[in-house]
Amino acid sequence: MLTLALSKGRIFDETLPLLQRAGLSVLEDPETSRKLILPTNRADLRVVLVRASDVPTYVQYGGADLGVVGLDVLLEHDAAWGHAGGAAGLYQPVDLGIARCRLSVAVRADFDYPAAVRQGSRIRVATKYVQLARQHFADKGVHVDLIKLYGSMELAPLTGLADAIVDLVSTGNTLKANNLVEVERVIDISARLVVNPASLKLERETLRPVIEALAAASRGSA
Ligand code: PRT
Ligand code: MG
Repeated sequence: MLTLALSKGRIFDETLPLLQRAGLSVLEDPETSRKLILPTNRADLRVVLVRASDVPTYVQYGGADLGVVGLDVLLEHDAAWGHAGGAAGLYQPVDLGIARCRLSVAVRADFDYPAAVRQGSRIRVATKYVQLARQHFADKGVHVDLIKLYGSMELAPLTGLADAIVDLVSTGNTLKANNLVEVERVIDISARLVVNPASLKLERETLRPVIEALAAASRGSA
């Protein structure tokens, strides 16, 4: 039995068409079902629903053989594990090209970010992505105090909690609606297929075709 870890919402919704193109369908709708384990049209493949940030952990420890996860979540997980580019022992065969966005630095429209950087001021930055943010500002030689948040990052500069945020942007509508402007791009993001290396060895015959079918399906959508 192969287990595929997905998170509800964007990742599930955008992975579904890829699965479909690979001849795989999930037999229950996570928005209406309360089940956390969903059967598919293949008796040897099931989907488990986990929090987006738990996908790497499930795959790393073999709770799932493979999973779909945003590069943001994957890199933050790796950095927390101290695996520089090592993907915490996760095999990362495919950029699925879905759930695309970018991780960016944003500030209030009236905050002069370039001036603050030029003057070498300590900038207070609120983010869910503490590791990625720390790395980014260290690379740029920008002095920051990082404040960890779990959501609604956009609120931080508006309330004076922080000068800047590091958050995901896709259309930019959320920033605009909150009078924030993007001042720096940290990294381009898309969802990745991650695979447990032990599964790849032990389940190679069932796993390999699934990986290849998803890779082919994602090339079709690129
Ligand atoms: O919600 P939960 O805490 O369970 O997990 P999650 O927030 O990590 O899950 P989810 O489903 O929101 O996001 C899953 C993955 O989708 C992320 O890890 C990203 O890789 C990817 N993704 C792509 C995005 C976006 N686009 C995106 N726009 N994730 C979040 N957003 C948010 C962003 O944080 C901001 O609040 O959408 C808002 C900005 O959108 P625009 O279009 O207004 O710019
Ligand atoms: Mg979310």
